[in-house]
Amino acid sequence: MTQIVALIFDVDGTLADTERDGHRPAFNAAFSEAGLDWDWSVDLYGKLLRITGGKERIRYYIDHYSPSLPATALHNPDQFIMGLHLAKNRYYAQLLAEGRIPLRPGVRRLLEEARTAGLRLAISTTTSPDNVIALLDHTLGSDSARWFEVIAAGDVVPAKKPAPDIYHYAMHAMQLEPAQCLVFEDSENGFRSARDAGLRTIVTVNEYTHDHDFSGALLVLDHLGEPQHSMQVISGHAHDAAYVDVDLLRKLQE
Ligand code: XBP
Ligand code: MG
Repeated sequence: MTQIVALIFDVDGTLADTERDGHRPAFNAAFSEAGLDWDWSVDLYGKLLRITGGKERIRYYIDHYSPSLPATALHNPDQFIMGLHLAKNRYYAQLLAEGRIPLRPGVRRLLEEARTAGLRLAISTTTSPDNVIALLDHTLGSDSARWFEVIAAGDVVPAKKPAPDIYHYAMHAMQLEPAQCLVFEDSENGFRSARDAGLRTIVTVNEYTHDHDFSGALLVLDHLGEPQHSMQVISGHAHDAAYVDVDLLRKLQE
């Protein structure tokens, strides 16, 4: 069997619960700043998450929910959406800087162990490079972006997840084959993206994704677990491990 060489991590929902408590309130703050009466509740945001990409999500909301729109939005919708998205990212960065969005259980530990074990690390995400780096800086520490050989992010590929393009991009940049990599994802869109690029995935679900379809995933877990905070296995064979470590990743490969 081919040895694992690299771990590829999704960001939003996987490294941290950024969606409910990060992007969502940041979108709402941007709407309010623009004088809009739009309010993306926790529930509504769960539905809108089916659309990957913040700009794409705003456009979908305008097209399908008929919210009130200022004249400028009708005049130049692209610029209107871009302006809202920029403001959202400004508020998002502020939430991160305030330390309001911690990493999920086991994330720091596994990244550190993987580095010690000489595994190569990469990121594959729909969000922008700036958002990724801000999250890494404020959680893992400044310069932690260097831990990742490739940060495949945002608009670098034309088709966002669930298209496999962003995973193809990351593997091409690392000159690796799918069998040499393991992916960490939290959502069906992310899982499908990795699967259709030929990759095997460990899924850590969250409040928004626990009922998604992850058929074919290597493992589905509630989180990566810690020595004092065991993970729950939702599906797959975790070799009785209490948490995901490099040893378990190697066993999964056998
Ligand atoms: C999640 C997404 C993103 C974020 C918001 O991506 O779909 O759109 O919700 O980020 P992933 P942007 O889980 O692949 O990281 O506003 O920058 O798009
Ligand atoms: Mg995600």
